[in-house]
Amino acid sequence: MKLYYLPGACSMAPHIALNWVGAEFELEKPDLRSEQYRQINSVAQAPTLVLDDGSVLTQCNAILRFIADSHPESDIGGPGDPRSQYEINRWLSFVTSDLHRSHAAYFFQPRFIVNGNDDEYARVKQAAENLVAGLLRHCDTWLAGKTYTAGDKPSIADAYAFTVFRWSRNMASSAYGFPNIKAYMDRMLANPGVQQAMQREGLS
Ligand SMILES: N[C@@H](CCC(=O)N[C@@H](CS)C(=O)NCC(=O)O)C(=O)O
Repeated sequence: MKLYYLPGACSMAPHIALNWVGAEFELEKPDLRSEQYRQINSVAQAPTLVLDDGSVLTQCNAILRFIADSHPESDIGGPGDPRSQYEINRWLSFVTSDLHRSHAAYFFQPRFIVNGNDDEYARVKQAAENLVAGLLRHCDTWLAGKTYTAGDKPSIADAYAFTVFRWSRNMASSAYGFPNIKAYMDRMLANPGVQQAMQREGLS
């Protein structure tokens, strides 16, 4: 099995999940613009998980679900009752559709304004920071009194939330400035599967 990843990107979520289930896998940093990579992932993004039988899985949430469902003994997909599944899916939806996407304008301003100048790029970036700060405020409230996003054990929702929370670290209102998120990040940073993923991706 091979995971195509970019250091610290959303692909770190499946990387963490693969560590948690004890899977054996290779890591490869793709050249996103290469024709070879487009052949396996036509939208030229990470992550992509290529299974031993050659089948290709894309989309972060779908890959996370696949890893969890392939290893039910690991519990990273949650205990299976509808309420727990709802909570995990709620977080996965929010992280992918709201939090992840809102960072895009912070990192890639030219994708959000045609023929922009430096001043316009700075304003797009500021708008993204404001948007992210508002979303993080909700996350901080939801994490009050909780160990992990959806219960007492880390789940695939935590692999993704942790990964995306890191992206705001250089923003004025970073995730680390919110007390419940900060405590949550410290817990996640103490997790061996998280530490191993960060180390292999060359992150500190
Ligand atoms: N909806 C996709 C989003 C993937 C995505 O945004 N990947 C980013 C890294 S976090 C990427 O490959 N960015 C490179 C680019 O867009 O050029 C998924 O869930 O897999």
